[in-house]
Formats: sequence, C-alpha cells, structure tokens
Amino acid sequence: MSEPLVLITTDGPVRTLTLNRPAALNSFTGAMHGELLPALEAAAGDAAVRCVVITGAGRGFCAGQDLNDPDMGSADGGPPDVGSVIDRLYRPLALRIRTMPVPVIAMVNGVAAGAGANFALGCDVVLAARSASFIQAFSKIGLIPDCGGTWLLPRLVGRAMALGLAMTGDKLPAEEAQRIGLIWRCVDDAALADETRALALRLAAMPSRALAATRQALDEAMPASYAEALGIEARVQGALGRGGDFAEGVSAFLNKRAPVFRDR
Ligand code: T3D
Repeated sequence: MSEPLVLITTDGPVRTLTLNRPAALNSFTGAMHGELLPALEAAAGDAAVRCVVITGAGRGFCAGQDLNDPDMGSADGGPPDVGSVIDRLYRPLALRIRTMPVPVIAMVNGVAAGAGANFALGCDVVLAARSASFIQAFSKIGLIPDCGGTWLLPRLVGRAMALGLAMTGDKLPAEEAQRIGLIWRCVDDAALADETRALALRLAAMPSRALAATRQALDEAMPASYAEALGIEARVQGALGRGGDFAEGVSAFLNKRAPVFRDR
C-alpha cells in the first residue's frame, strides 16, 4: 500500500496534518489535495478537536503546486487550465482554512514556496523554524500569487513589501518574515515542535468559538469603515454573549477557578 499523502495524528485536543511528499518538498498534487481537504473537514466536524496544526514531512513545508503533476494539464492536451486548478483545488482549501471552527497553526519546518507559502500564511498563526523561508515563487514561472496571496500579502505587510516579495520572488528567511510581520514568530529549529505543541494546547484550552469569531471579525472588518467594524463587533459579540463559553468564562473568573470551555 502507498503511504498517505497527508499524515493525520491526534494528541489530545490537537489534530496534526502533515503533508507527506518529502521527496518533492511536499508540493501539492491533485491526489494530495484529495486527502488534505477531507482531513480538514474531518477535523472541523470532530468536536474533540480544538486546534489544528499543519506541517510538512522532511526538510520542506510545501513547495506549492507540483509542477510535474499530470492533474495540471488540460483534458485535451492543450495548455494547462490553471484557472480551473485554482477554482477546483486551491480556492476550497484556502476557504476551508479560513472558516475552521478552531484555530489553525502552520508549523513551517522548512521552505514554503508558491501556493505552499500562501497556504501557510492563510493559517491563523504561523510558527516557523529559523532555517525556514518563504518564497512567492509565482513570478518566476509567469504567474501571480494565488492561494489567497493577493489578498493576504498586502494586508500582512503592506503594498510595498507585498509587491516587492511577489515581483522578485526572492527567498525571505523566517527571521525577516517575523520582523516584517508576515508571520507570528520564528524559533530555533530544535524548539519548533515543542513550541508549537505548547501553543496548540494553550489555544485548545481557550474558547474555540470566540477564537474562530475573532478571525472572522478581523477579516470582515478589514475592508469595512470604522463605524461598520463597530457594527460587526456588536453582532459577533452579541452571538458570543449568548453562548456557554461566555457564561463559563465569567463564572470561572468570579469563582476564582480555571474555566472549561466547550462551545465550538
Ligand atoms: O496549476 C497550477 O500551477 C496552479 C497553481 C499554482 C500554484 C503554485 O504554487 S505556482 C509555484 C510552484 N512552485 C514553485 O515554483 C517552486 C519550485 N521549487 C523551487 O523553486 C525550489 O524547489 C525551492 C526554492 C522551493 C527549494 O529549493 P531547494 O534547492 O531547496 O530544493 P530543490 O532541489 O529545488 O527541490 C528538491 C526536490 O523537490 C527536487 O526534486 P529532485 O530533483 O530531487 O528529484 C525538485 O524538483 C522537487 N520540487 C521542488 N519544488 C517542486 C518540486 N517538484 C515539483 N513541483 C515543485 N513545485
């Protein structure tokens, strides 16, 4: 039997999905997409999962689209229908990450290039090994940033930096990525797994519904006016206020005990 292209492991409330094509730096094939999206769906539907970690096997995180994948080609042997690949495979993946009911951590263990970089950047928290790097590799093969890159990059680092990264396709070391605010943090390679586990367990113990709503509210408020953002906050906060986690959080605070959050 062939190895799974996405390894799935569970550590208490933390579900880890490991992209598993190390010989090709875990680049995306149609088959790998075919395992990844269902693995995310399964994590989203499992009430016991309260945080998801995504990482790569071997020395890389993900080198983007596998440029050898026959799924890239057009059915009639003409030029590849890249738009359809994006629509069929990357769009649902990027949207799924952004709508998970629990926090998603990208544990970037090595190079993240092309759609692999933007897949990581679309996650809620990006923790990278100091030796890792981020490459907007698209311009080198005549494409634009995809997997959410056109939306994410200027919002994370501003237009000037986004254009510089996207046009040059230069390799950005993890330390520099942290310095410019592209990622949350970079840590020593040897500490990456432990630091990620500690953060994942910490987030898993927090109110999942509020964390997912925080992501949603930030994304909604991004293009909104100040007044509209205040309206979004009132609506989202109103819904959270009716949930069990808010009652539990307040009760735990008043009774000087640790809260146990359950909402998802
Ligand atoms: O349909 C569509 O195309 C739409 C979707 C587009 C989304 C995209 O992601 S477009 C961007 C695609 N990605 C790239 O262009 C990156 C290509 N890879 C690289 O530039 C380099 O591999 C890296 C800078 C990421 C790493 O360089 P390095 O020197 O550390 O490793 P390497 O030797 O280049 O790669 C190691 C192996 O992985 C090698 O195979 P080999 O020679 O040992 O058998 C290499 O061919 C393979 N590999 C790396 N990236 C890809 C890949 N194979 C297929 N596709 C890849 N993207």
